[in-house]
Amino acid sequence: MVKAICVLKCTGEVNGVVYFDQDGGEVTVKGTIKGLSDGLHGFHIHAFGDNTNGCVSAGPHFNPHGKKHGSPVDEERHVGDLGNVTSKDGVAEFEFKDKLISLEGQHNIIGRTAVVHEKEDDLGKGGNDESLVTGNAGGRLACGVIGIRQ
Ligand SMILES: [Cu+2]
Ligand SMILES: [Zn+2]
Repeated sequence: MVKAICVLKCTGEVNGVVYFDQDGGEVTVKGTIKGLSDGLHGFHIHAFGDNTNGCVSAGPHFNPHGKKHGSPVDEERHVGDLGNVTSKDGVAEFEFKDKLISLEGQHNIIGRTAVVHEKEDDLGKGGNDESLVTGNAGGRLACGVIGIRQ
């Protein structure tokens, strides 16, 4: 079992903790993010573990195969595309599995940044160019570098 953790923060009021557990192929992603407006918010792994200039320094979605942006269930997706989390009464609680991200090897997300966004990720179905890059998820509300957990 490989375990990782990410503490999401920013200058605003949004903050959270996300746990990543890998036992074999799939990674279980479980977390709580507070301070979001109610509704859907894009949630991705971005390429770099660099937060020098805030969440913007984390770069684009983690995309080692040069694919287009999509939903977690699509064949055509970035490795970092984890879809949306849903906030209700100011709290997003979630648990899901993903078969593409990993805590080792070529798809390793440790040392990269998890980001939660201002808006809903349209999952590549938005009908414009930006949809196939970012999912039109808007600003980066909070983020954190993914690290090894005990
Ligand atoms: Cu993102
Ligand atoms: Zn993407």
